[in-house]
Amino acid sequence: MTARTFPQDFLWGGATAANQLEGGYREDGKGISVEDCMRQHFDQDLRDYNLQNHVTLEDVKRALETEDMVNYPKRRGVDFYHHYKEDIALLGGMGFKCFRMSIAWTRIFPIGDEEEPNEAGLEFYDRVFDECRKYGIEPLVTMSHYEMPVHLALKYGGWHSRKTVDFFLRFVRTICERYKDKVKYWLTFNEIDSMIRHPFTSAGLLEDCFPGQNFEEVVFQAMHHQFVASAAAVKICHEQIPDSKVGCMLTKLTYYPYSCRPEDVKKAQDIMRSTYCYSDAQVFGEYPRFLLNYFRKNGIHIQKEPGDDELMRKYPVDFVSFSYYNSYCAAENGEGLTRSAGNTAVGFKNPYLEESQWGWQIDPMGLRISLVDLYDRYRKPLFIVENGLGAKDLLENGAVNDDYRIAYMQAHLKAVLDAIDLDGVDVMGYTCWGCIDLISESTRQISKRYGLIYVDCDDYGRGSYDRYKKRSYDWYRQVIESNGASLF
Ligand code: BGP
Repeated sequence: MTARTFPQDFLWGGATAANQLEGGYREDGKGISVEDCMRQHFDQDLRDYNLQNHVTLEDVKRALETEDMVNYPKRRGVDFYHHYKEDIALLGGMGFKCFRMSIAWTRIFPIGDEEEPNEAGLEFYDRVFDECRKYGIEPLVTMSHYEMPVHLALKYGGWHSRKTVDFFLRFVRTICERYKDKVKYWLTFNEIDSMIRHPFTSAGLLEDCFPGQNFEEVVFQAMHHQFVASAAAVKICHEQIPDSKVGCMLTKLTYYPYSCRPEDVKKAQDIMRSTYCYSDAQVFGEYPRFLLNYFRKNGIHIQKEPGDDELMRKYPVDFVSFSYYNSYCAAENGEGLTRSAGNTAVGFKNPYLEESQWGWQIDPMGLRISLVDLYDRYRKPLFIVENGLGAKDLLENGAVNDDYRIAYMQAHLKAVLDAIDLDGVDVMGYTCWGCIDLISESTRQISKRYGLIYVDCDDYGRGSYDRYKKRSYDWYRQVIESNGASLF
């Protein structure tokens, strides 16, 4: 019997985002991003996503008055800004074929509405891409990963303003032109659907900046602007970099009916349809009827400009990427059921699944189911650009024994191979989330670690910032080297 392996050109690697990784938040002319204003709440329930991520105009103003890096950990990240050579060498040591990262908009256009880019910021990413090339690593670049200049949020109302589309496209033209010989794979907006759940970090929207307005309508207007900007970014990329491939990026929220009661099945279906709306728009180039119905029923009116629909139709994405960490249950009536946490969303607890230390339900089969659903729906290549286990790690004598992370990744990768081999799904690659420890998006802790590489610092920013290979580092190197054969 021949060994089971992944496709020959499979893009193995890891994923990060500038705001969680880089630090250096004021260096070489960088401006302040929305994430630089997000506080760590040591005293609140870490499983309560909404509590952790609620933010007001007052909070942002307070953040802007201080240089504090303890309570605002995104400002320090894990100091990739100064460790990038060492870090990329470590990724190269695992045999990475691909490194997902984002370009911080605020390094290139520090406040967002200026005419000329910041040369020092552009040079930083030149150096990063050159370093990747040394190890034969293909960069996969997210154009927008929760990193808009806070100035655009405060002065223009973020993505609610049409002007933000123009500012963003200036940024896109600049980076495509500059890196056209260095970057082939691009993603437009990270988890574009997440604007519904965290509008400030996704789109610079603060409810108290829109008094007397229907805030849901504000959010959908901003979403329309991101759809248009995403299509325009595909156009720019294809024109400037003819062999480029551009993907959308969706939070894959996988819901099961809690029971086989038809009402629970319908509830799960409704939630799933509401999550697919956003990739539907980017793949099919038009608003799904589900969303149009929702607008009609809820009195939501979107302002479009002439040419918007045509642009969306003409420039769909080349592939569909997504994050997947856990699954949820849905019930029509949740009385008596236990709630469960998860990536930016909540649901009910599934009695058949175990959960992570942050209450996220571990479900490898859910990844296979998600791949099949997405492929049947879109018939486009899929790319898993985030998956992993957030856990507390213990560094002892320079070693971290993270067998639990190996078990998680092993089970999920086997599920991916089943989806490819048995279900016929076209999967381009897999980049595990936070290949090197970084600051958590939702809780802003470093102690919620995803990496295969440990970074020595704590939730207060104390530590040497030295890097250590965890046990999972060698395990993943072997998986990549054997193209998956060592999983079995
Ligand atoms: C996704 C984000 C990432 C990331 C990840 C893990 O939603 O795209 O930026 O952080 O989730 O989530 P967390 O950091 O909250 O554990």
